[in-house]
Amino acid sequence: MKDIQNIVILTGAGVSAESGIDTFRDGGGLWEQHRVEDVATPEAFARDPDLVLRFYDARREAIQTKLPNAAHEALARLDAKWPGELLIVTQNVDDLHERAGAKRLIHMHGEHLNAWCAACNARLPWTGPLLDRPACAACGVVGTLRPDIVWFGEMPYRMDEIYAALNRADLFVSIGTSGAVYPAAGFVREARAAGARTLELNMEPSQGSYWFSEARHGPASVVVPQWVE
Ligand code: BV8
Repeated sequence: MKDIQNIVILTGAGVSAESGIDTFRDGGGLWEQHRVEDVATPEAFARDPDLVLRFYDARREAIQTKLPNAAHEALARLDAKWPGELLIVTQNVDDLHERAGAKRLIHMHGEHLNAWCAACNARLPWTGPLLDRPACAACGVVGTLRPDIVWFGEMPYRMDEIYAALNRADLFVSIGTSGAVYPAAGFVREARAAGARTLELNMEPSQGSYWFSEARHGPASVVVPQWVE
């Protein structure tokens, strides 16, 4: 790719769809089984912690049986060989990018394999059910663990690093996201303002497709390897 040095890639649930992980807003998507207000907000957790913990235990269980697909693998190859700056910012909480070999990666909405202790603030790997109210491995307090996942109204992770990368980007690529959730949905405008070229790889035009200078529509397992190669 001529005159491209620094690349920022944003991924959403669509990049993991062909691995068998539900998206959020497609027909029959995840949120349709659970109203967002019921499971992905601090208020929901305060109101009905068992429902929220059951929801996330079930998601963790499901994700652990899934494998990366050709899109994750192509992005990991690009990460390994790209000589300039490259940053994959994923909204996904699954670990399929890592399992495909990606290294330069930020989970802005947290990770399903980590828990956060509200008593001592420790973030620690957690693969068992949180519904059983285990003790925190760091402080020993029982029943204070929640998924280390960013809920609506909570601050996404490492925003400073992300905005700095967007301001240095020559190319911004958005893959498999509906553009429904902020601040991620605003990244394309940040990148354009910094003079970056913008490309959307998605099954169909997203809510933010107007802002992209180029788009290729189709399944991520097809359009992403085609773009990377
Ligand atoms: C924040 C929990 C302050 C984790 C999630 C009014 C206006 C604007 C904004 C707001 C507003 N009111 C409130 C807000 C802010 C709010 C927000 O954006 N609300 C929306 C709903 C209006 N945002 C927040 O609260 C965020 N925090 O703003 O803090 C702040 C602001 C700036 C800077 C610092 C702090 C927190 C947002 C995080 C919320 N947590 N989930 C979990 O359980 O997973 S959001 C949830 O949506 C997931 O994290 C998911 O990643 C994210 C985005 O969804 P997508 O990944 O895009 O998935 P979706 O199903 O929507 O789309 C899939 C796409 O893939 C589709 O386009 C489909 O066509 C495509 N596709 C499907 N299959 C394929 C495919 N493409 C290719 N191949 C395929 N095979």
